[in-house]
Amino acid sequence: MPCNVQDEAQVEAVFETIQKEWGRLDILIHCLAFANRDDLTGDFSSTSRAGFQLALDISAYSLVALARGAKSLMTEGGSIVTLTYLGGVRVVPNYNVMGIAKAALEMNVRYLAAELGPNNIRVNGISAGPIRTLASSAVGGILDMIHHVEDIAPLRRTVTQTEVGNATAFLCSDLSSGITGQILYVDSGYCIMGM
Ligand code: 0WE
Repeated sequence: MPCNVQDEAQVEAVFETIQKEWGRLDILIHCLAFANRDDLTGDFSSTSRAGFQLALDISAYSLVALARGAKSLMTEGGSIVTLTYLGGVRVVPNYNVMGIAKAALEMNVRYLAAELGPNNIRVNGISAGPIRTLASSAVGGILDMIHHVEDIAPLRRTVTQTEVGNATAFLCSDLSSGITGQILYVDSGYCIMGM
């Protein structure tokens, strides 16, 4: 189904259909983000009010809206997983307003985990290292960042989409039944390095 997360009616329609077709829900994967291209380069202080609101609405608020819909359908417990990036906790050149959006997203994970825990609904984030994809090829300097990870990260390589998917499957499964409110780094160990 189409789900423009900026449109509350579309979000509600998705959960109404899930209710009708499946009756309940076990897992929700939140895997989307957007900032204006112009806001992913240059001076962070140039970010406009509108650009800031757009990035935070789509990339961070959307998890709150989707979790609200999922909460009422996860009647036998459940798992919510979102995708985040190191730029939400440390300064990554040019990540700019997306870093602020990811910081908000990661705090959403903790507040939602606290609220939904009594319903046995777990909420976690995966902080993936940079990956060459169609979306990331739109990001200037992505190849330099990938080479930097290959030089510095303990595993001396970037992660694959399969590795991110496998970690997501873990967080969706009962193997992770005691884990909620966490950010799991799937980044070849990059973030432990200080020099
Ligand atoms: O979260 C992201 C990028 C998400 C993203 C990508 C685009 C490209 C096209 C959000 N909005 C847009 N808007 C567009 O118009 N990443 C983790 C990948 C990424 O993006 C960067 C990075 C990395 C890593 C931007 C600057 C610096 C590093």
